[in-house]
Amino acid sequence: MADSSDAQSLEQAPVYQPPSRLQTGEGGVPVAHIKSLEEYWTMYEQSIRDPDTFFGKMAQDELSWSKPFNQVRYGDFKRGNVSWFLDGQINVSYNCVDRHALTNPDRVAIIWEADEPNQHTHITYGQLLEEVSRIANVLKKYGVRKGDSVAIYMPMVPEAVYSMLACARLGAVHSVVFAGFSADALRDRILDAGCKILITADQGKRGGKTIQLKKIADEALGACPSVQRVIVFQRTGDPNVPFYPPRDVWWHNETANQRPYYPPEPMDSEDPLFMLYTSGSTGKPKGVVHTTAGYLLGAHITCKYVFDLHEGDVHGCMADVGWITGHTYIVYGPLSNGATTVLFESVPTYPNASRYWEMVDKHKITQFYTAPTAIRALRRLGDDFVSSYDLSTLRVIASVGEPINPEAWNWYYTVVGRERCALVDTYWQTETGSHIISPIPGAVPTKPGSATLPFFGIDPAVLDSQTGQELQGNNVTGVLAIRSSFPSVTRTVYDSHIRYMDTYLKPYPGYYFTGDGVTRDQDGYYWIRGRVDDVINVSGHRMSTAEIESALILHPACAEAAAIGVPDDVTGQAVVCFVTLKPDITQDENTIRTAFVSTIRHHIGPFASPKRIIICGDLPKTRSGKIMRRVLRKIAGGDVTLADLDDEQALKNKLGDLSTLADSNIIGSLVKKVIAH
Ligand code: 6R9
Repeated sequence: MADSSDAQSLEQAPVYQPPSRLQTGEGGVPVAHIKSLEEYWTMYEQSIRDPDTFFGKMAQDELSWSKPFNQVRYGDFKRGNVSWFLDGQINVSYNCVDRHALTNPDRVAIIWEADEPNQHTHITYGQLLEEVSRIANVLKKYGVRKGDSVAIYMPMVPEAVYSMLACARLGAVHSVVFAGFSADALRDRILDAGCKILITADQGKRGGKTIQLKKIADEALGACPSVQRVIVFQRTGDPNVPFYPPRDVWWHNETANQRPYYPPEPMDSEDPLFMLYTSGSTGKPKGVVHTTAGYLLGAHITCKYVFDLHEGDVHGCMADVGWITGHTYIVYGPLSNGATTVLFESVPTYPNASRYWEMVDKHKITQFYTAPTAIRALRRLGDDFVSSYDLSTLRVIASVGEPINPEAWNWYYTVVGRERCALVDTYWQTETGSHIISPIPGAVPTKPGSATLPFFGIDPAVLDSQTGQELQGNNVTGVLAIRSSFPSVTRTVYDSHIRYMDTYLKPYPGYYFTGDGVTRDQDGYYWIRGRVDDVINVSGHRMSTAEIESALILHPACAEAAAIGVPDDVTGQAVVCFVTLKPDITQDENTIRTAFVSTIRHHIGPFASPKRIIICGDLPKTRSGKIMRRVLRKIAGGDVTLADLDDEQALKNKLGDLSTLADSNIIGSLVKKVIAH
C-alpha cells in the first residue's frame, strides 16, 4: 500500500504527452483512432452514462452476427447473473477467420517465429480458414459436440491457434493449459473440466531446449478416464516419443484426410467460449469462464483502441497462448481485427538478447507487447543489443502482468520506443478478459508506473478494504473494485458459481473485486499496487501461496510450509518458502531443499520454483493458529537486523503489532536463520 512518501512521489511523477505523430499522421503513420484526451473523455463518459447505446453500437459495427441481439445488457454484480447481447447469435471463429479470409484470403494472419531464429512461416487468412476447418472436422469425427470441453496442451505453434479457433468454430469450450505446467497440474485441470479430448504435441522447443510434452501428458492421462482421444501434433518428429494407438492419433494423418471447410456453428452470445485456470487465494485453481460475444467484443475493441490497431499492422504480443494475454492479444483480438499476429515460440534471450528487436526489424512489427520482467532483464544486459536494429515501424509499445517500475518504463520508452512511440501500461486480469485500465496511445498522457485511466465501460471504485466504503475523490488509496458489469468480464467459475460469487462478487456486494490495491492520484490516474490477497506474481505468472504450500506438504519430510512473495529486481516478486520438518529427518538441509524444489516443479511447474527455502524450527502463528505471513514477509525481505532483536520498539516498528503472536521467541530464531542462510 502507498504511504505518504509514495503519495509525494506520485505528485511529482513526470507526464509524457502522446506522440504527436499519432495525432497528425506525420511521417505516413496512420492517424490514431482516438486523437485527443477530449475525444477519449467524450467516449468514456458515454460508455458509462449509456452503456446500452455505446456497446450496442460497438457490437453491431465491429462484429459480424448471424442473428442480431435483442437486448444489450442484463443482470448485475449483485446477483452474479451478468449477460450481454441477449438472444444474439455469433461465431467467434467466423469473426476471427472467415470474414477476413472471404474478402482478403492472401492477407497474412499469423507470422510464426520458430525457436530457431532463422525459421519463420507466414500463414494467410485463406490458409487459416482451411487449417481451422480441418481440425474442426477431426474434432467432430471424434465426437466433440457443442458444449464439450477440450484440453489444449501445446507449444507456441500455429496448431495451438488452429485448435482454439476450431473449438470456437464448433462450439466446444477450450481449456488451454500452459505447456510449462507439470503432469499433476495438467491432470487436475483436465479432471476439473471433464475434457474428452486432449490436443498436444510430441515435444516443444524453447530457447534451444526440448520439452517432453507428450511424456508429461501421458503421465497426466494415467488418471484422466474422461479423455478418450489424444491428438498429437508432430513438432520435432523424435521417433522415441511414446504413442499409444488407438487412444493417440497423429495430427498430420487426421487433418490430411479432412475437408478444409467446416461451417461455423451459430453460438448464443452467452455460450461459453473457453475456460482458463488461474490461481486465487486457495490451493485449487479456478476455471475462469468467458462467454462468446462479450469476450470477443472486449478483445476486439481493446485491441483496436488500446493498441491503436490499423489495417496492415503486425501485432507482436510476446506472451504464451497458455495465459490470458495470449488468448486475447495473440489470438482473438488481433485476428478479429484482421491484423497480422506474431506467434513467438522462443525466449527473449535466445540465441542472444537481441531476439525481440531482430524480430521487430524483420517482421516490421507495429505494436509490441511484453511484460516488465522481460524489460528489466533486457535492460540489465545493456542497450547494445537493441541499438543496431531498425525499430521504426513501432508505434505502440506495451506492458502487462505487473506494475512497471519507472526505471524499466524509461528504458522501454527511450531505448526501444526511441521517444516516438506511445507506451501503454495495460492493467487487466484473466477474469476481466481484456484491458480495463490503460492509456489510449493517441489520447492519454502517461506517467511512468501508472496504468492511467479506465477503458470504455469500466467504472472503477477505490474502496476502503475494511469497511467497503467508497473512497471518493482523488488522492485515495484502497482496493480496486468495478462498479458495473462490462462485456468481457468472466461470468462464472467452471462448475463452481459459489466460488465465483465468494471470490469476486461477495467481498464487496454490488462490486466486482479485483484483488489489487490501488491509488487514485491527484489527476484521477490509477496506480496499481499489487495483490492484497495471497497471490504471488512472479514474472507475470500468477500463483497462490496455498498452491505452493499444498505442493510442499506432499513431500514426506515437510511438516508445515508457508510461502510468501518478496520483491525481486527482475521478476517483480519471488517466492520464498519457510518450512518446518517432520521429526527424525536426518538428511542435510541442502539435500532437503533440493527435494522441496523438485516437489514444487513436479506438482506445479518449473516457473513456480522458489528463490529461497528457509528450513526453520517453527512458524510464527497467532494464538488461533494462523500463520502470520506479514511477519515472514518482513523477515524474508531483510527488514529486520540482529540489532533490532534487542530493541522491542524497533521490532514493533518494523514488524507491526505482534500482540497476537503465540510464541514471541520465534522471531529471533527466524531472523538469525534468514541472515545466516
Ligand atoms: C493480464 C494478466 C492479473 C494480475 C492483476 C495484477 C497484475 C496485470 C498489470 C498488473 C499492475 C499492470 N497485473 N497487469 N499490475 N499493472 N499493468 O496479467 O492476467 O495473469 O490473471 O494476472 O496481474 O495484480 O490482478 P493475470
